[in-house]
Amino acid sequence: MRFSTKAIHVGQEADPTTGATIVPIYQTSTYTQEAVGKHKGFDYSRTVNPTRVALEAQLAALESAAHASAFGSGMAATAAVMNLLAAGDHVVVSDDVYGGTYRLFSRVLERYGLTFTYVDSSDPHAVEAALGPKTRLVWLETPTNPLLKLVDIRAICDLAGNDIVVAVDNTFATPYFQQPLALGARVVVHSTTKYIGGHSDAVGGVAITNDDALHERIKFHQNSVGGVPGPFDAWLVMRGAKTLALRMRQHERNARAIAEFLERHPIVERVNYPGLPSHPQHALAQRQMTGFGGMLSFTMRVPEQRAMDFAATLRYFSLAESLGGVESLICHPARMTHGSIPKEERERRGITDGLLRLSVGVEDVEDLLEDLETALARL
Ligand code: P1T
Repeated sequence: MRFSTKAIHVGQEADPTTGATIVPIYQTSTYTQEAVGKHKGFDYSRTVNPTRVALEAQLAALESAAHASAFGSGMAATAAVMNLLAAGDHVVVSDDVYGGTYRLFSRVLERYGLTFTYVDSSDPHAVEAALGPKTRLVWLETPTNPLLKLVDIRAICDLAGNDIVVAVDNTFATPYFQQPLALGARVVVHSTTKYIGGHSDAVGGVAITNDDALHERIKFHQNSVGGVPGPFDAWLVMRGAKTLALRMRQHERNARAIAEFLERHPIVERVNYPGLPSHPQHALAQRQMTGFGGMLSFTMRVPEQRAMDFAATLRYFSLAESLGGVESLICHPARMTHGSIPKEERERRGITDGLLRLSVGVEDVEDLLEDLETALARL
């Protein structure tokens, strides 16, 4: 079965009780048992819910995997993967990750005795140098948020070997453009709030793996900690995911046109988009991904305040956190999505005060280009 057929059919069988073609929203917290322990496989909705089960089957299929566990947010999915570790374990992390991931690692998990080394994971040698006897996990984002750097997943999985779990946050690329498990990763995480849900109307996350033992442990934590999505949110994400391929093709077409336009504009200093030949890892993008996605970031030759003013004057790009919805968004990472990283650390990583990030939507690209052109002309 191919990608879009899986998105539309896996987990989406007609409802066994009514024949409803679309999986119902099983808005129930519990299930009536015929006798103690005699039930239809559902006992309590933190543990298991039919709408969530349908979503999990669909999302596992999209990553060509056996198992998925859905969560109430991307951060809850990330936390569930980190729950695989124990005090004393060491983690190597991409130094360009979502600010909330950095906050979870540095402000929450360090207190539990985990240690983290942040490296420029676009350089596999830097990852290799950071691995130590206590390293149990490598956490990667590729493309990274917000600088759109790439990580060579296969090279890093080869370095990690069998004893170190490589987890990839595949939120930016989506399974439509990148399949990390096929490149050797053991776990894939998504914020389904983004492209998978696709309509900016639900917060969610998922952890996906082919490894039965790892899945059992993630499921155990999903139930024990309880960061599960409610049935309605699970249903919204599932409905959105059915059109993932259609949307991603349009996101990419639009993003590519905008990246090329910005790169030609004299006021623009630098554009970060893996689909541009000027991207330092364009060749890796062509090898590792089947498309370049809908995210880009850029800097302009203007002071920070004017960059922020520019972001607020656009007509079709809402000034907002998040990404991956059908509508275009613009954000100022230093003060918004990555504000939880101390300034010094941010600047060391290249997240400067002049950087702007675009989540290019699926509107008519001519309107988006005109919008940008008009706002740039006012600068
Ligand atoms: O917001 P939540 O669903 O909990 O997902 C967290 C998350 C995880 N991974 C990546 C790569 C992300 O970008 C995010 C959330 N990011 C934003 C809200 C943002 O605007 O970048």
